[in-house]
Order: sequence, then structure tokens, then C-alpha cells
Amino acid sequence: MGNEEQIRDALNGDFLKGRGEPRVAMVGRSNVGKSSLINALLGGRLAQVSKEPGKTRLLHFYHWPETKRIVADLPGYGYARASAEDRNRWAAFIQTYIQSDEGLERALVLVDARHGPTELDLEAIRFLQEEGVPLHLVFSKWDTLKTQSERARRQKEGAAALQALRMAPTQASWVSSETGYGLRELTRLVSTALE
Ligand SMILES: Nc1nc2c(ncn2[C@@H]2O[C@H](COP(=O)(O)OP(=O)(O)OP(=O)(O)O)[C@@H](O)[C@H]2O)c(=O)[nH]1
Ligand SMILES: [Mg+2]
Repeated sequence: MGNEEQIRDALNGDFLKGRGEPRVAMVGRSNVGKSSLINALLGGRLAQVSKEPGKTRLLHFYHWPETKRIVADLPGYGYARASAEDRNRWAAFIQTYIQSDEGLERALVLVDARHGPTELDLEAIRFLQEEGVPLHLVFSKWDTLKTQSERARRQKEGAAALQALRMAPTQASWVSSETGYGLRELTRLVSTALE
């Protein structure tokens, strides 16, 4: 099945039928923790989590009643075995999705808190900016930063990365799906409609 068909099926399927809730897209490198974050935020084992990168292949939607939103779990980019062709396929898929889903409100772009945005993350972020999708950066796996000095250093680097991307300091969160750190605040943010 081609991208367009697959996305059209997902958007017109039973799940979204008659549902007007805005969509929040989870975007990020494969293995960064998108599916884990969905499970932690929505409180269940809804999205498939795996140590094997590239688990989420298709487009999956989940209700997030607390925020009156629907989450779209998108395939991750840049896993180890991915080729240039895979990368183009990812971009084509995301682009088709963005252009097809009129209810897309914003994208949460997950970045690993341990190393900040990689070259591929920056490419994806710029791509979404060019597409005019409102963005919020989510630094994932906060629990893996063990010392106060490491947390401070990574937050400082994260702030610099935001500035370089011309994003406001308020457009970032630090979270852990393991400990629940930052999840309430992120939920509150997503609940707030964009003008
Ligand atoms: N320590 C820690 N590990 C996490 C956290 N979130 C996810 N992980 C682990 O990271 C790995 C990948 O998590 P997934 O949620 O499957 O990642 P994904 O981004 O959905 O990956 P794809 O579906 O391949 O795009 C798993 O082994 C998770 O247990 C976190 O907050 N802290
Ligand atoms: Mg996944």
C-alpha cells in the first residue's frame, strides 16, 4: 500500500470517524521513546515499545481524553540500518501525513536528553518548520541523566539548540516515561489550544 492510500485509510477509518479532536503528532528518531511516552501519558500499554528500533512502521492514532486530543504515533527516522532511501521514504510519509490531516495541531519532537538534537533531528525539525507545523521539543529519558551537573549541562545545551532553531524557551520540556518526570506539565501544555 502506498503512503497516500495508507494515510487516507487511517484518516477515514472508523477510529477517527466523527471525531473532531485536534491531533498531536509524536515525531522523533527511532528508539527515542515516542511509544513509551504515549503509554506513560495516556496511562496504558497502547503503543508497542521495543528495544528493536523501527518498531512503529505505520500511523497509529490514540485517544487522549485528558487533553481532548488524539495522538498520532508516527514511524521514527534514522535507525541504524536505515538507508538514504529509507530517509526519503520517511520524509515523504510525514509530508503526506501533514498535508492530509487538516486536524493536525502540533508536533511533539522527541530528542534524547543525553545528547540533544542530532543532525537528523535538526533536519526533521527544519522540515516541520518549513511545513508550518507548530512544534514543541521534548527531551526524553531525563531519568538517564544521573548527576545534577549533567542535567544542568544538558539543559543549557538544549536551550542553546532552541535558540539556534529560533524557538522560544517555553517550546521545550524535559520528561521521563520511566519516572513520570515532566508528564503533568506536558499534558497541560498539550491541553492548551493554539490560537
Ligand atoms: N531510561 C528510559 N528508557 C526509556 C524511556 N522511554 C523509552 N525508553 C526505552 O527506549 C527504548 C525505545 O522506546 P520506544 O518507546 O519503543 O521508542 P520509539 O521512539 O517508539 O521507537 P520506534 O517505534 O522504533 O520509532 C525502549 O527500550 C524503552 O524502554 C525513558 O523515559 N527512560
Ligand atoms: Mg514506536
